[in-house]
Amino acid sequence: MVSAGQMVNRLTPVLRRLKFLPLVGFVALAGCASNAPQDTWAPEGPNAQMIDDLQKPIFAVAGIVGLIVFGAIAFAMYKFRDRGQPIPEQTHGKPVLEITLTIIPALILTVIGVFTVRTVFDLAKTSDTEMVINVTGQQWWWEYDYPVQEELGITKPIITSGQLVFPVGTKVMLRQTSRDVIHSYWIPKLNGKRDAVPGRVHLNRLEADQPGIYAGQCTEFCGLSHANMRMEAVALSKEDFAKWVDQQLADYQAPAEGTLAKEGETVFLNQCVRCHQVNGLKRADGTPAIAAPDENVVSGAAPNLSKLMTRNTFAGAMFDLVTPECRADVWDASRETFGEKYLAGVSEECLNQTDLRSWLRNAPEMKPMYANPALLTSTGGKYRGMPYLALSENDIEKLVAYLLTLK
Ligand code: HEC
Ligand SMILES: [Cu+2]
Repeated sequence: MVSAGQMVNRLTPVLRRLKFLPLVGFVALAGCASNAPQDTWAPEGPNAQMIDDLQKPIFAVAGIVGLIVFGAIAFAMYKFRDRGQPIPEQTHGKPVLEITLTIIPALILTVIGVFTVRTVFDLAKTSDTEMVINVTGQQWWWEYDYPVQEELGITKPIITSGQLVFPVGTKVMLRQTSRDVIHSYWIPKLNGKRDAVPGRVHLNRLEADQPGIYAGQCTEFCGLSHANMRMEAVALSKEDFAKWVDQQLADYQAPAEGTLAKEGETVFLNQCVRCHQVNGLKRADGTPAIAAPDENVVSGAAPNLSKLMTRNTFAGAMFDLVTPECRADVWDASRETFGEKYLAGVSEECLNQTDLRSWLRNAPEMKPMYANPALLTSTGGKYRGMPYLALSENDIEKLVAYLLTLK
C-alpha cells in the first residue's frame, strides 16, 4: 500500500512538469474568439478561398500523420521503457520497411506538392487584372496611390493612406514596394501575405466578395512601431466606389474667411505643409502649397491629408478618427447600408477629438518612433514619423477645425 504522502511525493515531479498546461489551455481557448477580424480560416474573397481550400486538407493530412508518428513514439516509449532488461540484440537493415517508409511520405508530399504548385500559380495570375493600386510601405504606415484608370472614373491620380478602398467583385492588383525597410502586406480574409521590399515591385491580388472593412497588419518586423503599422481594406459596392472616387477627386474647398477653420489653414501652411500635401491648398500669395517631406522625413513621405476626413482611422490605422460609437455604427452596418455610412466621412459629432488632439500635441508619445532620441541626430535630423511640434492648445483648436473640412 502507498500512503497518501508517498503518492503526493511521487506525483509532485509530474505535476511540476505539467504546470504549463493551463497556458496551453488558454492558448487553445484563444482560438475560439468569435470577434477575430484577422482569422485566416474565414476567407471572404476568391484568393483567400483558394488558400483555404489548400490549407485545410493539408492541415488534415499533416494532423493525421502527426497523430500516427506521436502515437508510435508514445507506444515505443512505453512498451520498451527501461525496466533493467539487457540491451536487445542489435540488427541492421530492413530494406522492405525502409523503402516503404520512404515511398509513403514521398507519395503524400507529391500529391500535396501538385496541389500547392497549382494554387501558387493560380494566386500569381495577373492577366485578368481589372484595377491597379500602388501600395507603398514605410515606417509605420501604408500609402495607396491609384494611377489614372479612366474606365473606373479615376481621371486623376488619388493618393491616400491607412485604408485601402476598392470595389467588390473586382480583381485588384496591388503593386507593392517600400520606401525604407522590408514590410509585408497581409489582409488575412482576402489573401496571403506578400512582402513590400525597397527597390522592388511585388504583385499581390486582392478581391472581396462583400462590402466591409477587412483588417490586417504589417507582418514583417520593421522597427519600433511595427505592431502599430496596421491596414484596413475597405470594400465598397461598385456604385459606392464610384462615389468614393468622385469624393477623392473633388476640388479643394478653402474654409470661409473669418472662421476658426480659416485660421487653422494658416497654421497648417506654417507648420504642416513642409511634410503634408493637401491638394489645391494655396499660400496667402496664391501660389500652390507643395509639400517636400523628403527633406524632413527618413522615408521621404508623409500621408496626403487632402481627404483625411473620408477615412475613419489614422496613423497607420492605429487610432480611430471617429468615436467608438460612430465607428461601431459603420462596422456593424448591414452590407446594404455600409457603403453609405462609410462615404458619409467624419462629422464634427463623430470626430475622435481626444486622439486627434493628442496626436497633434505629441505624436511620438502616441506612437513610439525612436527607442533612443539620439537616433534623431544620427539620421541627419530627419524624422521617422510625425514629430513633436510644440503646438499651443490654441493652434491645436484651430487645426482640428481646419482638418474637419478636409473631405
Ligand atoms: C516632419 C514632417 C511632419 C510634419 C511637420 C507634420 N507631420 Fe503629420 N505626419 C508625418 C508623418 C511621417 C506621419 C505618418 C506617421 C505614422 O502614421 O506613423 C504623419 C501623420 C499625420 C496624421 C495622420 C494621417 C493619416 O492619414 O494617418 C495627421 C492627421 C497629421 N500628421 C497631421 C499633421 C498636422 C496637422 C501637422 C501640422 C501641425 C503635421 N501633421 C505636421 C509627418 C509630419
Ligand atoms: Cu512594417
